[in-house]
Amino acid sequence: MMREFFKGIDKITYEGPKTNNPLSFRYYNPDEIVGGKTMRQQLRFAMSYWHTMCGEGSDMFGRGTIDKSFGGNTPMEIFKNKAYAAFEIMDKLDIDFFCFHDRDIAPEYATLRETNAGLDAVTVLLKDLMKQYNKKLLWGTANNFSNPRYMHGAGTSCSADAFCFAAAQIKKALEITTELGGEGYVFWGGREGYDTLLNTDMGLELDNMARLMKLSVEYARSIGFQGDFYIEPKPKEPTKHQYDFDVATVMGFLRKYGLEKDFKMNIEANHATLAQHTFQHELRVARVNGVFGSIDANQGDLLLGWDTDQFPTNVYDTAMCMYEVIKAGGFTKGGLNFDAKVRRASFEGADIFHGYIAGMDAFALGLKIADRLIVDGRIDQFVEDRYQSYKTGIGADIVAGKATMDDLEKHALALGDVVSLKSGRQEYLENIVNSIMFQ
Ligand code: XUL
Ligand code: CO
Repeated sequence: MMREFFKGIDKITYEGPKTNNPLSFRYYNPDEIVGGKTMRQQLRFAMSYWHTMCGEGSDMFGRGTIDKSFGGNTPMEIFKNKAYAAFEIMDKLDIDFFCFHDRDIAPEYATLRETNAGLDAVTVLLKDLMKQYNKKLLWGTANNFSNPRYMHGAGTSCSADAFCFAAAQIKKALEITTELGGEGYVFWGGREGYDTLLNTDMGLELDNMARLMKLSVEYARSIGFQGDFYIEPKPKEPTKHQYDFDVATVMGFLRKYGLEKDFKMNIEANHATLAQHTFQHELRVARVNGVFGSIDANQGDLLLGWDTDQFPTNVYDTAMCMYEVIKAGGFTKGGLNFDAKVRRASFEGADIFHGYIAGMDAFALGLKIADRLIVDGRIDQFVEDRYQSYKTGIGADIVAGKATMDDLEKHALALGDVVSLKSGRQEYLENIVNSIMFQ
């Protein structure tokens, strides 16, 4: 008989919007068809191992409030128990995927060799549990930011020794991700940036980061990894400036180094707002550049200047997010990973479930609203009509690349002035969104 870590919490099921049961879904109904696919297929929810199984609620002013040892005594026992507890959580919440950093799933010992042996042992257990519970790995990654050896960065460190350690860690993380059938691999550059330009050779650091990514992709493909590679942009924190600032910046980096075919984006809501963008903006930039991949689902507190990683509850944001996801053709290998944690004072086991239920229901609602916005068609039609001038005449010539500067000048001179402008109708469109959202 397997040990139960979250006693008193049964499997969370769909009970509909009218239920009074807080441990149930009001909107997430996995088998319901929305937009031609089941909600399960559309949303591809994932559990973040680091927050859920490891995060103990510590902050800059206080130690942890949440015990995540799961009754283990030795480091290995603790991490094995985390694995059992993780699958109990995914099973009870009906979440199909999970994501991890290497250091979330196994202890870090004194040497890399021992640490890797520990990783191998837990990988065997995870593989077993994945089979038993029918769960999948959305993506894996390497934690190249917590250990003090990465104080100057990992791929962008001034130390070639640190660079090698980072490479060794990525190599192993790619191996276990492949072994577990991972559908993706993420690069989030935790300390790949700078705190002051006074000590920084930015050119070399960026070249080195690209070198490490190229080597990683080549190695992964050589061992049979078939998943997608993602870069997860973030503008700051922990460094003052992170090189992977936002989607547009990362696109520039990828194109400079010829890596644009190898990477898509893993877009995190709270990272978007830290970059002074909306979540939808980052998704749109990825979509129009053909690099939309996966999502770290959470939300920040707009009054706070750091990454609060809260469970997402803002339905306007989830609706606009799912609108972009549907327009991008839906998820292929990506999904919605809850890179989110309960607040420090929410220290009881049940809080984890309330957090995930809130996030899953907010995205289920967002999906339904986005689908209705698209089926309604008024917004798409408005945008279509707004650019009509590029369908015929000089506009069509501009789009076809046929118009010269002389042609454009001739057209302007003949016009006298632009008299054909129409209203942008922002308020009308916002009314449509609300009327569909609250119908
Ligand atoms: C940090 C963050 C990471 C990445 C994976 O802000 O989002 O947890 O998602 O390294
Ligand atoms: Co993230």
